[in-house]
Order: sequence, then structure tokens, then C-alpha cells
Amino acid sequence: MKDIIVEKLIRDETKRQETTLDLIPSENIVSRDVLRALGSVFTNKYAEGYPGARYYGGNKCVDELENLCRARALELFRLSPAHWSVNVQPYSGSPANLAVCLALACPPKPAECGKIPMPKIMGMRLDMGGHLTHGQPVSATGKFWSSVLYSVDEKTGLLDYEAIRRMAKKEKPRIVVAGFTAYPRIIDFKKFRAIADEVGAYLLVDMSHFAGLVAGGAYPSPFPYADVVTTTTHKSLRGPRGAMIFARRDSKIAARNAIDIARSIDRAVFPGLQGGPHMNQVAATAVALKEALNPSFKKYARQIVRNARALAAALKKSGWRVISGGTDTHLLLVDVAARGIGGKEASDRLEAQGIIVNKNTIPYDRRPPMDPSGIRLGTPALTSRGMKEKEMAIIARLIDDVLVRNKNVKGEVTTLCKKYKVR
Ligand code: DSN
Repeated sequence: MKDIIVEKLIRDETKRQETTLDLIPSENIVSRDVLRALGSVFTNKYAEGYPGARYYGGNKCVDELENLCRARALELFRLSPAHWSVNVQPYSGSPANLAVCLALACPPKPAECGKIPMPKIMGMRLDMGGHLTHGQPVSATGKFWSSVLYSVDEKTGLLDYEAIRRMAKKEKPRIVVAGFTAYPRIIDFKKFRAIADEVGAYLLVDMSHFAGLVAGGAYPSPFPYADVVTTTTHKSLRGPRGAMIFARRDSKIAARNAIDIARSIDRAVFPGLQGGPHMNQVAATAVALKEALNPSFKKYARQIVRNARALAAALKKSGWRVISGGTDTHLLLVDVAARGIGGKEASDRLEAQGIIVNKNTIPYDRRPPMDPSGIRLGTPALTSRGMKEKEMAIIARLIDDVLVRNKNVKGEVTTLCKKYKVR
């Protein structure tokens, strides 16, 4: 590369990733083939529109590519094109969720403001494990839409479906969102469906965190219940950064509202929110989907969950409070403040030893988000490196050594990194 500054930064970042243990649950390590597609000439191409209906010439390859990506996405989640459509153009998860809000709960035009009620989004509170784009006040989904946010139960750390039902009945949201960034348990999608049906709402499941687990059969599928499913492609799914939106063609609530969800979502993505899709990203997503269709991906997905369970169990054994008592997924939340350490301090001290985690609020946290009570740990990236339960027990001990005994564990981190290479 002629740009020696960026070349050096790439080298440095490669080394950082190779020599540290990445426990951030939303990160992963993509294959060389995904990187190759991401760095391909598809980045040169503008392709506003959809296959067969673009606003630029020269679409032979991009049309074939986008159709291939869509077909693989449906195949991976065992969906029939007669019942589901998929849009693979969203730049990432936040625009994907915004597109769904725009499509299914379009705010009134200025002349209608005040005359018709603002459609409401109902999602999980960010500090309880939800996502910004599930209606948080600081996000566009909470600024341009009216929103209400549900919590988890204070004692158990689990979703309280009866409380969610009561809130839905009182608030009458247009969209009920199920999905998380920091909830370690299985979501009961059937119960969410029943709640949405009771109030005539759409059920949007944001499976960004657990899409790879669903693909691999290690987490329940939301597809039998949701009207719309969004997902990023770069977390447990192991693809490039990007997102997809799946829309149910035979949604009862859409039929009642006389809308075609698939068409509305396509129009919300383009021209509603985005211009030209990033076709190099679509190419890399197609590659990642093919990799996830390989039978070995099932083993990988199950190992991610086994590893998270092993990590949670080992930390609990050393006296750490794990929120909700464990995990059914790829992630866990540890209450470090219960042992007198702030989340920021814990994250900084672990990083100094080569263990990368992120500070995170825990439900009903009394500390501020920039220095919360918890740390969030996840296993997708370490599982991609080939680590199993035995290594999780070692890592739990290393975390304990750093945070409780203030030990230097850099040597042991290096040994693990050398044995389990990034590639
Ligand atoms: N920032 C992502 C996460 O870490 O969970 C969600 O968008």
C-alpha cells in the first residue's frame, strides 16, 4: 500500500487482534474470503434500486450478486420466498431498524401533526439490555417517534412478560420490539407474538446479537412468530458489517392495515433512507451466508453457547455475580461493582493485560453509563479462534487474577493467543 500511515495502522490493528483476547459479544473474526469480497471491485459500483430496477447502467454482476445474497439469506434461515422477503442493502443495524419504523410506523406529515396520533414504538430499555434503536430517547427512534420502554424483573434479571403485556395494553404501540444487546437469556417469541396480537401491533425481532445462533440451531428461531426480523451480519453470524431485514409476506396485521410489508420496507431502505447500496458489503455478506450454510457452522454456533455457559459457571464459582445466574446465549453480564470495582476500572485493567471486554450497565444500575456496575463478556470471537470450555475456565481464572489479585497475566494471555490464532 502506498499510504504507509494507514498500512501501519492496519498492521498494528492486526497485531492487536492477534495478541489480545476479544470478549466483546458483538465482535467476531471474519474469514479471508469475507475480507476478499469486502475489498473487491464491487466497491466501485453504484446500484441504487433493486435487481432488475436500478437507476444506473452496468448492473449485470450486481443484480446477480444481490439475488444470490437474498437467496442464501432465506435458505440459511429455512424461509420460503413465498412467505418471506429479505432486503440485504441496509448499511448496518441502526438504519435497518430505522427503516422498519419508517415502513410500519411512518410519522405523520407536518400538516397532519397533532391531528393524528404519533405511532408508538415499544422496546427494551437500553440500560436493561435493549438497543438504542428500540426507541431510546437519545435515538432517532425515540426522538421522531413516541416510545415506551420495558424493563426486566429486578430480582431475576429476566423479562417479565406480564408486565410487558400490561404496558402494551396501556400504551397501544404500533411496533413491539423484541431483541437485545445485553440480555443473556432466551426470549419467548411466542409470548411476544401474543402480546403484539392482543394490541394489534407488528412484532419486530432484532436478532442482531443471536442471528448466528439461530442459523446454527443454538437459539430459538423468531421466524415462526415475527412480522419483521432485522439482523446485523457481523456479530455471531461472522460476516462483514452490514444488516438484513426479513419481512413476512403473509403478516395478518399487515393485511389488516392493508400494507405490503416487503414493499414498504424496500421503499423505506431505498429511497427512504439510503442511496446506493454498498455492493462490496453485499458480496461479503453473500460469502458469509455461504459459510454459515456449511454444516460445520452448527457446531460453531453450539460451541459459542457452550463456551459462554462455561465462562459464566467458572466466574460464578470464583464468587462473581452473573446477572440472571448464567446465560443461554453467547454473552453474559458480570456485576463487578458487587465486589467494589467499577465497570470502567474493570474494563481498563483487563485491557492492560490483553483481555478486551466492555463496560456495561446491569439492570437497575445505580452507576452512570460511562462507569457502570458491570462488564459484558461474549464468546463468538474466541470460539472462531477454536477455543473451547477448557480455555473459558482459564480465561475466567485470568479475569479473577487481574481483578481480585491484581496479577500480571500477560504471559498466559500470550500463550493462549499463540495457541489459538486469529487465522
Ligand atoms: N454496539 C452493538 C453492541 O455492542 O451490542 C449493538 O449495536
